[in-house]
Formats: sequence, structure tokens, C-alpha cells
Amino acid sequence: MELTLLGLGAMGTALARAWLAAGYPLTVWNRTAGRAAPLAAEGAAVAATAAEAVAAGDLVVVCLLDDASVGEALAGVDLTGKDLVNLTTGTPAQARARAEWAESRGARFLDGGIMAVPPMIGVPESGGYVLYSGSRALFDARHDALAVPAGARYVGTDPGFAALHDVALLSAMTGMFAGVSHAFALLRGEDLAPKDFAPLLVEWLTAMAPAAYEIAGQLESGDYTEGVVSNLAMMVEGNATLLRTAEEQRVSAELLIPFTALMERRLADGHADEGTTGVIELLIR
Ligand code: FVH
Repeated sequence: MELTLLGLGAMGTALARAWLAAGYPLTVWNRTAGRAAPLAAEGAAVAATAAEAVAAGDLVVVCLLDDASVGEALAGVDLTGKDLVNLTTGTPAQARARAEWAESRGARFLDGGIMAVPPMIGVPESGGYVLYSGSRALFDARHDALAVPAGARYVGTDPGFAALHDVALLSAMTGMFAGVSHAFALLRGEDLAPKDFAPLLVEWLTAMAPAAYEIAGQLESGDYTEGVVSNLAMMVEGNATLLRTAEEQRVSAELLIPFTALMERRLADGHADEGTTGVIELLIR
């Protein structure tokens, strides 16, 4: 099998190194040609154009900045008979449109969402993985190669599902970083070392994370009071202390307010016995 990789940014370069280290024959292309030189020294064949690179491979992996750059790089390139795997981060709608676009050009298509940063690529114990959706036949046929840089997890035939999972996970991470930023801001100016607080923070977030299972169970059953330990009435009361402490510590509560306001709205709607699951209802447009 001949493998082609388009895109040698931080992530593309890490992917290329993983495949080269595993002994895969690899052709690479990058818009800025100079970025390919170190990989050429490591055994990659370097194509002068994207079309030349695609022609050299059966399995063509694309890892560019965004969906627009994928469209630009592959414009007019013959994809007939190719297995195209797009590891460029995009939205579910972009992935679905890209799948249609690729299939209409005679390619099988798989979209991927990389749940790893470049140093985790090619390091199995890092726990990094890639979510894939789209052609199951492509995933099965190319699984061994796809599993080289990081674990390969298939999430469905809908080509938008990998991006949907990816963005949902990244969105949850964004909320976590918001909370962590607020927590460290509260400590600022006190005789407390951030490095002493960090282990407590990690331990607490890890202990709280399984609440996601409870929320999922309630969403499945439709009963948002099922198994509730900390109810909304109590939590809204507690939020007042969070907001007051922020004020005392001279910290802006702007990261907390959107979520606490939604909790208050749900409580005002008469859902005191729920946990936070009902907030989801307020988010759906
Ligand atoms: N790096 C990370 O931590 C994250 C981890 C999760 C997944 N993301 C996504 O992976 C895609 C690539 O990310 P990257 O880290 O490789 O990004 P850059 O280092 O900025 O490299 C960008 C490459 O895209 C090429 N490029 C940009 N625009 C075009 C274009 N119009 N036509 C052709 N190529 C284009 C760029 O080429 P050049 O600037 O060197 O010429 C780089 O090869 C991305 O979707 C992340 O969200 C990474």
C-alpha cells in the first residue's frame, strides 16, 4: 500500500514521522515546500504538487489548517479510486459536504477528528486517538495504517459524526479550562502556590467527571430527577457563594455567570429536584 500525506504542519509532521517509523512508504506534499526537507532526509518521497502526491498513493491522508485549505489543495486533483482520509478539523456539516464532494470524484471518504496533540502521535501509551466516520469499508481496509499514529475509533457511517464527537469533546474541554482559569484567578494574590493547588484540582475534576454518566442516564430515561444527589435548588444557593467569593477576591465572574444564570432559569421554571441536566433543554434552539 502506498501512503500519501498532504500537510506538514505540526500535526502533519508528527503523523508523517509515525508512519515512517513504522516502515510505511510515504509520499508527502506541503504548500510551503521547505517544510518537507527534514522528512525527505528521514525517508519520505516529496511530491512537487498535491496532484502528484495524490497520484502516488492509494491511501491519501489530508491534515491541513481548515476545510477551505482542503478544498484549495485538492481543487482539480484526480481522486478516482483513492481512499481519502481527512484529518483536518472541521464542522459536521463541512465533513458531510466534503464526503459528498470526494465521493462524486470517485473516492471513498473517511473523516477524522484527532483527539491528541502532536507529541502524543506515535506514542501508544499517550492515550491519544482519532475518531473516524464515513466509509466503513475504507476504515476496515486501512485500519492497520490508520492505527499507527494513534488509536483508531470508528463512530459511524455518517461522515459528520467524527467531527461532531470531536467538537463535543473539545467543547467540554473548553468548559473545563474556563473553570480551571477561574479557580486559579481566585488564588491570585494569596499565599498559595498554584503548583500546590493543581493536584487538588486534578483530583476533584477527576472525581466529578463521572457525573457525565448520570446525565447520560437521565437524558436516556427522560427523567432528570433520577438518582439526583445534589439538586438544582441547593446548587443555585451554592452558586451565590461562588459569585460572592469572586467579588471578595476581586475576580470577574464572567466565566461563571452564563452557566449559573441558566441554572437559575431552570430553577425558576420549577425544576428544583433536577440536577443540571435540564439546562440542556434551555440550550436547544
Ligand atoms: N496541533 C494540534 O495540537 C491540533 C491537535 C488536534 C488536531 N488539530 C488539527 O489538525 C490540523 C492541522 O493542524 P497543525 O497543527 O498541523 O496546523 P499547522 O501547524 O498550523 O499547519 C497547517 C497546515 O495547513 C497548511 N495550509 C494552510 N492553508 C493552506 C492552503 N490554503 N492550502 C494548502 N495548505 C494549507 C499549512 O501549509 P504551509 O503554511 O506550511 O504552507 C500547514 O501544512 C488542523 O485542522 C488542526 O485543527 C491539530
